Amino acid sequence: MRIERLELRLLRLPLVHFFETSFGRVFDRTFLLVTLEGGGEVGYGECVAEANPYYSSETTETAWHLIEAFIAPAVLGVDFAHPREVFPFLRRIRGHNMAKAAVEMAAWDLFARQQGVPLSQVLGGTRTEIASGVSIGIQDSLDQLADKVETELAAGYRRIKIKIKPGWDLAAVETVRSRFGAVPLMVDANAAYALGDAAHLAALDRFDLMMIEQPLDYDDVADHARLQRQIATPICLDESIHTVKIAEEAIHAGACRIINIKPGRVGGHGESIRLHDLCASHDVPVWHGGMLESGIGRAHNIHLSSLPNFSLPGDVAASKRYYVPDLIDPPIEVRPDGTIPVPKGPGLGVTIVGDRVSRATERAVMLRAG
Ligand code: OSB
Ligand code: MG
Repeated sequence: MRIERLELRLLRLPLVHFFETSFGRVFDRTFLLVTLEGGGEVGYGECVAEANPYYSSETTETAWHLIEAFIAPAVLGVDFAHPREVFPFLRRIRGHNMAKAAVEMAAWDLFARQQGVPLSQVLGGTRTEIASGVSIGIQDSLDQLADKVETELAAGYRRIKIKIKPGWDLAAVETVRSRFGAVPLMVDANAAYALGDAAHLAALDRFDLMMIEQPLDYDDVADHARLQRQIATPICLDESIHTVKIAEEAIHAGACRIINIKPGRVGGHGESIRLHDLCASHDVPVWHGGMLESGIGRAHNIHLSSLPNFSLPGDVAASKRYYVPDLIDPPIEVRPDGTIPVPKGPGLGVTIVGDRVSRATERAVMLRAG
């Protein structure tokens, strides 16, 4: 698989509904789209870095710089036998996993299309459908939160995740439990607490949550291990898991019992598969996280979620919760039983609408070998 050209685009799409986490409220999504060309086929990768450095240190602009100045010059003209070679090939570049992942994932799509098989097949997926959950942001009132939960349960989603932060935690969980009973429920703090909040977080134990996601700092492992010894609710790590090595340390330290896999955070599909396999060997279940992706990134996530140890419902939901219209047509839909079928066509197996991509594009560059 020789990579002949790389097109980089900066896109912006308005969100159907604002999304609020412990670090703020967003009304639209800015992201990069990478298109690789080789052997008469194309492959697509969506970079999940956001406009701001609040979830992670990478931003759309740092990713643009890394791809244009370092990653594209490294991979253009190179003949890879398999896309799993791309991430190790880039090891001279430290960090910048989201920038690397956008190119690496496009290479997997390109490879699968060249083979004429679905991406899930080359990734090693075994499921024909995935279980879908939703991530519900911080709302203006508990009533609005209850309305949202009601809508999503009626749509069939297999589990509800609500975002929490100090001042929006116990009452929010209490509201959901008292209105909806024993539904599969979890919370995501996006690093909003400190170890000194352990007693406060232990008050969540009585709600029988599936897990609490990333309560402490974005780069912490040791304090999560200390916290896990003080609370019964299983800890799931998101932000902290930047590499397979850190995941191994976290598992051995007892810092988490569950891991959220986002390919952008760890450097792409190859590293996600290694992380998935590591967790499976330690009986740590994983689920697929979400980054408010367009249908292109969403399709990547669905294919990856077809691997066997993705045994919990992920944050991979229907397009219409995010963008109308989506960049793909038909959009990703969730069936009434809360599942999404894994696309069967070659590569991503979804149809990207060129003029919607063009209209959302704010900047573009075409890069070639040499
Ligand atoms: O922490 O999982 C997170 C969105 C942006 C950044 C971080 C996170 C999220 C979500 C939304 O929770 C998941 C989704 O619906 O795509
Ligand atoms: Mg999270």
